[in-house]
Amino acid sequence: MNSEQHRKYGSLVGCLVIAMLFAAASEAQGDDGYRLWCRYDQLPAQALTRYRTQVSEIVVSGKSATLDVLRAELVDGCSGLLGSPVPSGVEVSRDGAVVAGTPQSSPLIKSLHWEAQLAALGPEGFCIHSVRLSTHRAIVIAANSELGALYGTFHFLRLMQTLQPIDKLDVSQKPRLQLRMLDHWDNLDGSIERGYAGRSLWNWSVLPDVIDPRLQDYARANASIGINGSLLNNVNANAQILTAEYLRKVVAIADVFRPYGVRVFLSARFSAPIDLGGLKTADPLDPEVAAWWKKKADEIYQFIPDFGGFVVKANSEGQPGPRTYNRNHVDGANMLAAALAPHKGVVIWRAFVYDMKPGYDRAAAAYDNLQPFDGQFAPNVLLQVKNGPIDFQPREPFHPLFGAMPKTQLMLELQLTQEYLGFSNHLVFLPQMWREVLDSDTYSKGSGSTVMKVVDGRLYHQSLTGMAGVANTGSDRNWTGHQFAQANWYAFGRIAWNPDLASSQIADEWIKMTFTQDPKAVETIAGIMLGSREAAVDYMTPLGLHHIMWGGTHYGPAPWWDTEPRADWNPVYYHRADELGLGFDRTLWDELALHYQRGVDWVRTTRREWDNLAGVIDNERHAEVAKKLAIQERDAVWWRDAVLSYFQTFSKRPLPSGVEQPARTLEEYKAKSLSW
Ligand code: GCW
Repeated sequence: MNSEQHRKYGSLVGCLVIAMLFAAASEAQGDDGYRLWCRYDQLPAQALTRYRTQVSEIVVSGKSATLDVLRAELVDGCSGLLGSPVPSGVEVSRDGAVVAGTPQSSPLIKSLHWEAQLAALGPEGFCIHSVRLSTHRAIVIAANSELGALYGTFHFLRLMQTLQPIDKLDVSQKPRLQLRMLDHWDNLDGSIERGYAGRSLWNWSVLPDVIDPRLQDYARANASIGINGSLLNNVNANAQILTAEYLRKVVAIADVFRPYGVRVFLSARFSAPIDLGGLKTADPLDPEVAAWWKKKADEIYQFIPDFGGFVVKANSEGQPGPRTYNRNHVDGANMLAAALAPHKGVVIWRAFVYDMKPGYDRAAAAYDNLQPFDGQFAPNVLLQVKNGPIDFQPREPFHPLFGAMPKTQLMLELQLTQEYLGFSNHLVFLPQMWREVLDSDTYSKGSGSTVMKVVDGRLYHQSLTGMAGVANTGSDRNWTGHQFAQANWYAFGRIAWNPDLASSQIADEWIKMTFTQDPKAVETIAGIMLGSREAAVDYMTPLGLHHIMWGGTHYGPAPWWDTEPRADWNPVYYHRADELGLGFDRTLWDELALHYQRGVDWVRTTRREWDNLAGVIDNERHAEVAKKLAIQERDAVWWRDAVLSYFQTFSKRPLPSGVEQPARTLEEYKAKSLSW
């Protein structure tokens, strides 16, 4: 039970009567989505009969912050799902015990002598086995670390939430990637860059004195999907975060996250030695600058002994960096790395750098800037590369740095917040986009050299691995603005844990945990989710189009846009339409128009399918999603009509049959941005 529910239901948490009242009430009142996928409402009747014989008591011995969290999760989860309180103790007393912990925390687990198996699972893996303990049937969740056991606990609960068999369990898992991080582009004033779900979850003005209970729910949700790192502040960084005053606030957050295995990271502004330290320069080769950072790192680790490290956006979009001082990226990254190395911290250096040179090709810019440094970064540096070379577009090829820097530890950066995908108004399930990138073949070591094998370290044996997702969370009651955007947070954690997971499996799990276990409804909703990304590509940027959105906001179409100071911030730079180019060839023109129409049709069909789910989904979330889908249809129509009207000025051809005529003139689309 999360702290929010504790607040609501006070000390009666776990009481059967209240649980039943709650279940009945939630049907009538609806569900606001706060509980995400960590809902433990009673399972359907057939599952109950099956599971009740398997789960009759919880056995978790030992005491620590993580073990306490783990025990509470198992007790609340099993009691809620089974619809009656499951007792908790430290001895197995009957058939159906669920035992969880490590060989250190649990004498029972120690007595099983699973040392060899556990050793193979590493620091975060777990196993779950159906066993006999003396005369009793039991399920044992075991790991080397308490965090591993917590991950195993969530996995076990997920099996029940998704109605999987639990009678002959034989599960062993460990994460494929070491750093599984959410990157928050949160500013210290509470706003969120590219955030569409309210304000920042970190309430800097009242921290550390007031700690929002929601922070615990955030950490818990992350632990439930294996996320183990959180970058708290925007990469367009304010150096204030590194002052003692703010570090004390960060300590309060880190303390809440720690039992859940979520370590904090901070964005470091490269000019901090000037901004905070009063130095005249931030030149990375200046000994005073290096000493300043070393002292700062020592201070941070005194405050937060398990601090993860720095994320740095340098010499990009106006941010300071080593090149300001005629030094290069390696000089900058390695200087910071040296400050963090004694504490085992890492530097995550972002590859989102693009310089404008004669004959400039934006898609090659990061490659040109960084590839020459392959092999020169310190061992505790990771280079964080966006999935594509442009900027989180609805569809992009994989970033050319993947496979091109065999001697550099590359980390993949994905974007959960839908900056270019309809904000929190559009239902777009992102894992298919991520799959497309992960499964792309770089051919860097012959065929089969996929991006996934670069990122998980298999191809070039990098010793640090990771994946970051730019977070879509905020203070909105449902966390992500759109109920379905929660699925992208969920999916990110699952994929960072296991990059092989199919999108269909992730959708199936999430729907059953979040919305309904009704098989027909699950099928319909999964169909909607799995079709949603291609539909968004269709109604926004089909056939390889990209970056044709409204300048600044990135919401709504503006292929005509040509007023930004940099050429590569303007859509006209990307589509290059003229009388000879895009849209001029008849086949391309028809195809383009038909894709836009197909995207619109998808949204209309989806609205009908969603309407038919009334009564299966609680009223509150059903109505909320229906409203968002109405906006999505309005936007899809607008995208189609605005973009086609504009390209028609070049093609000078009529719309093919089956494509609806625009409701307005091109001038009207140009006059005003689509509102969100
Ligand atoms: O896509 C651009 C965004 C910026 C962002 C930048 C980046 C944090 O429009 O808002 O800045 O990418 O990734 O650094």
